[in-house]
Amino acid sequence: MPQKISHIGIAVKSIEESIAFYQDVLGMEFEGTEVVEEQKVKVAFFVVGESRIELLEPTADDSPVAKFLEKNGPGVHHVAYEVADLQARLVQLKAEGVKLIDEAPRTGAHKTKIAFMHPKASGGVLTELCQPGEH
Ligand code: CMX
Repeated sequence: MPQKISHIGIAVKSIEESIAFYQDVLGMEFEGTEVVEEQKVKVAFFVVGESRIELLEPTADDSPVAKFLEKNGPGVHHVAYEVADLQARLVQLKAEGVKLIDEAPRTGAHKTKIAFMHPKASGGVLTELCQPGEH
């Protein structure tokens, strides 16, 4: 069972240009940025209670976020749920025949373990499961 919404990922063309809205207009605490090499994105986190908003800016033309921006423009990209044991959850989902993008955990921001389910398996919403690292 998911323990909470870890974060909502929002695709942006420029993190630098997007910070003001979340920090100054909405008044959220800005936690800083990080490059996640494996996902070809730069991310920025803002705290909302026990969850976060994650802004995603592509770092390469073949980043999944670059493709998303090209097709849809900026907007909500994915919803991430925190789970206690990601590896066990993935084994279970695979056995249930759920279409996964990642069958094994990968490394996300803050050394989190992350895995994506395919949007076709989740009603058109790209869904991430994550297990906390350093937070
Ligand atoms: N939300 C919902 N649907 C999405 C989507 C998204 N974010 N991204 C793609 N899709 C849909 C497309 O609209 C398309 O649907 P149709 O076939 O109906 O047109 C379908 O998925 C295939 O999309 P595509 O544009 O052809 O792109 P790809 O198949 O090459 O890649 C996906 C799609 C989801 C497999 C790829 O983006 C992926 O592997 N994502 C997971 C990794 C990721 O997004 N990393 C960035 C964030 C990392 C982080 O948060 O740290």
